[in-house]
Amino acid sequence: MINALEQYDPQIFELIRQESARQSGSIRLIPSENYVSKAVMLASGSCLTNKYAEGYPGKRYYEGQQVTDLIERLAQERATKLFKADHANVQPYSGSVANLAAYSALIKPGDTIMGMSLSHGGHLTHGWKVSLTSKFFNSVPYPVNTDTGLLDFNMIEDLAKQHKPKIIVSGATAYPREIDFEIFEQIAKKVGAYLVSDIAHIAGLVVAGLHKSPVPYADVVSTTTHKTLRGPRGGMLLCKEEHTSKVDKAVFPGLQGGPHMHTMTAIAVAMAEANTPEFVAYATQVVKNAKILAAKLMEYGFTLVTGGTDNHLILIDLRSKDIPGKKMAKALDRARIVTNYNTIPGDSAPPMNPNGVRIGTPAITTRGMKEPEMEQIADFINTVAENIDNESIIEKVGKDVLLLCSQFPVPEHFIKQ
Ligand code: DSN
Repeated sequence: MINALEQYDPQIFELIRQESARQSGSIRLIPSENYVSKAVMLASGSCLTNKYAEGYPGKRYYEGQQVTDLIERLAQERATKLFKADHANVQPYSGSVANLAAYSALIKPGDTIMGMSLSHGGHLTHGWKVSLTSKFFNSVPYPVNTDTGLLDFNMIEDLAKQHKPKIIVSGATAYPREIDFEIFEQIAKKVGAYLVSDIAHIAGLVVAGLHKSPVPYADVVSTTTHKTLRGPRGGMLLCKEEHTSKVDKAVFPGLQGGPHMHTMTAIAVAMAEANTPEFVAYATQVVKNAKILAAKLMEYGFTLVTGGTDNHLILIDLRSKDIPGKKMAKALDRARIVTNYNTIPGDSAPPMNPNGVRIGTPAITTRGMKEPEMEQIADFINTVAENIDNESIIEKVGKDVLLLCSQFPVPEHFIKQ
């Protein structure tokens, strides 16, 4: 297939080659990114991209569903088994659509939702002010405790009692500790709210048994499929039996038309891969790597939000180093270490230039990096921070990064480098 692309569209072929080289020749620490297997990549690039399948298995609006029905049922079965859920909807195009579908399945426009504030580690679609989720719904964001960086359940319960939300959203994109979904359920019950849990970041850790699952507690669980879960870019909803029909209708025809069958096919492959001892070993190493990286960074004097990590991500508070987050992320990028600048809880700086940098270990662990490499990576990050205005040292770190990368090949290279 890739040879055909080289022949028919050399310009795009060349850009893909460059991106492939970039992904291979850098230490990718963005905690929401990963490398998929060849099987997932093949399914994602398969002929299923050619097929419309509006509706659900057995109830479609187009003919020719002999195979698509089988694929969707298989994807649903694999997802429900993996997450031990009553029902799975594998059609959401992304996590954002999945979240909106979860809300619209359970409540009406104008009702109140309570999710973690974006600037404290939540997601745009948890009701942040610039998101449609705060325009369709009345949003009351909850913060974390800015002294500890931790969820403060007393504060969340007080806010919930005061505002009586119809939905409480538990889940985060920049929270380095385990989330207690059981306490969230207790609070939701006390105020008569539904609980929606967004596990986009931690789904791979949940299925590996390394993070408590929200499935027994939440009315609806939302996830992406491409972060720690290591599937293609997509979304998914899991729910209790009683919500099945509402959730399905919210996704189609409520928000979407035809599902992306090629993505759904690749999700089915990823679910099978995640249901193996090899995946559990992978996820275990993701957490081990994050803990080692965090410990080493603290030895170098970095301040970490919450003082470390329990999961796959680390949020560095750069105020003690007196380096703005964007400057640090850009310097690291020049040294071939790819991160993203991020707000820290209670950040006084704007989101476009916050005081934090967010890093994580899912992608580098897929490449096979372990404890010794985490020590090296911490050393690289520290060297860049100590020499933030010294381009020749940053360039030298970039060369060392390239050497390290060459020892840990990306799982599949479609394109010669
Ligand atoms: N943008 C994703 C992340 O990086 O966490 C969340 O959607």
